[in-house]
Amino acid sequence: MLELYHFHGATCGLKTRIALAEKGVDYVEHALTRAEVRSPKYRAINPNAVVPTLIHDGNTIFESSCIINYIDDAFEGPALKPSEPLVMAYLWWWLKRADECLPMIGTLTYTISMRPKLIAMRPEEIEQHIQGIPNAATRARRRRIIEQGYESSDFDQSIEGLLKMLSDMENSLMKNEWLIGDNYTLSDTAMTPLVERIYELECSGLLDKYGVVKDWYERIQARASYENCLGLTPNPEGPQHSENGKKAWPYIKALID
Ligand SMILES: N[C@@H](CCC(=O)N[C@@H](CS)C(=O)NCC(=O)O)C(=O)O
Repeated sequence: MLELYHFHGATCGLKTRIALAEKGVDYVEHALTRAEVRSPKYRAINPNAVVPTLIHDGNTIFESSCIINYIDDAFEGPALKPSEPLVMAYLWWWLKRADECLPMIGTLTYTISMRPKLIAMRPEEIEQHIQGIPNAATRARRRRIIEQGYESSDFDQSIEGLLKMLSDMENSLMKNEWLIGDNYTLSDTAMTPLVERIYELECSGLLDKYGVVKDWYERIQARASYENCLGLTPNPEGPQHSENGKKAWPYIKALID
């Protein structure tokens, strides 16, 4: 039996769902709420209180990059990794890149879209929210985002990092149809939720200089896996991201101009 724990709105959860859809693998879906991710019941499954978690025949796997790699190895369906060692090295570079960029996209999401709700809470509830994050670095970053908003150095650094990510993608996609060659691979899977979130937050202006990435993204959206994941179950936080993103964009535009 194959079970996936995730929540709709989680970029890393989306990464694993896309890999499963690309592979055509059936699984039991446990779609959690944000509150359930922190519950004792879920922490007994994943003490890091994050999604995704994959459980295959009783074996638990954490970390989205490890999970999508496992999905490709363990199940039949189209190969999502190359056979050549050199191209495989490039694939791992992108998986690493996606993991590195996750805190940046998280900073963008929390500063723009989640912070307004958080700062409206009572001080003790805000503290409870912060203290509920098991990872010390994430906890400290969340505190800075809540307390300083756009003034936190995390925000500027994240915008800079995400522009570098898009520039790296542009350079690869100018040479190849997909990120590492002529075929769609896990590299493309791993980068999709990050670009998706940029669009959800109405920050597509970040891609203005990266037209080839825009073309890639249109091809990503035309894939059955995208429809299977986001068409059938759109991100319930999408309208909130869009509303807050529209207000944030003039500030971000001024920052990058
Ligand atoms: N490196 C981990 C990161 C996992 C992670 O941070 N997941 C986020 C969603 S993308 C989460 O569950 N956050 C919990 C929360 O927001 O409370 C992975 O790739 O699986």
